[in-house]
Amino acid sequence: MSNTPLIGITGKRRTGADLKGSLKVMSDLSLDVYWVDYSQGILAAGGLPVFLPLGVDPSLYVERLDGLLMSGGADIQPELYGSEPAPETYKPEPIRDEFETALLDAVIDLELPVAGICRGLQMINVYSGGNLIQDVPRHAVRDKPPATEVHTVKIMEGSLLEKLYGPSREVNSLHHQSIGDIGENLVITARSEDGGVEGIEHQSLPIVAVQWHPEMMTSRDTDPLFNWLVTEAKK
Ligand SMILES: [Mn+2]
Repeated sequence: MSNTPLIGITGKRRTGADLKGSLKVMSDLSLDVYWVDYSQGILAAGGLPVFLPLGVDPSLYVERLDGLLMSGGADIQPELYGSEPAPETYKPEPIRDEFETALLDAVIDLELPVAGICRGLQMINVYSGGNLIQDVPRHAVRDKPPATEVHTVKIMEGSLLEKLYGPSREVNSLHHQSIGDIGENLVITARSEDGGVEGIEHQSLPIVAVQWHPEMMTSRDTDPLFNWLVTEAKK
């Protein structure tokens, strides 16, 4: 068990009031939460998932981690990529933006492998100096189960994502924002038919991210992104 790679998973902050059935006297208390499909994907790939609570100095975690999964969630504060908040942008979670920025500082320092999903992809891009399109309603499919494959992504020849997924893939789409300008040292390696960015990777570091949600698809337990992360984390 000792050589099972330890994979950190990021999550979001909520309050007791957000949790159905919680005691009313606990309404104002905080919860850090994540969707179990992320940890199940890591487990199925042979990794040991560990949730990273917010509000801790991330540099204290990274020495013990072998890899990082940056999960989906709230919109990133537009100020972090030099934009005014558009009316369509949802309420941000500044505590999470701050935590994940420091976390990326720390994991990049150690060259740990990073997989990003949805907000994770967007966070990696914003961290790298890129920006976001604040609303892409066509990709925010909210009236179908999350596993539903609703559009195709075309994957760039010779990219890491192509090695993982092949030249194209049918994917789900639950995001309402997407990448605008790409950040430094990142390459766009997957796009939807309308040109939207669906996958990115780093030119020299083990960082890869997708805009869709592999953890919510029926292929979760054999998904190449989770397998890549756990395999890289063993190195
Ligand atoms: Mn999409």
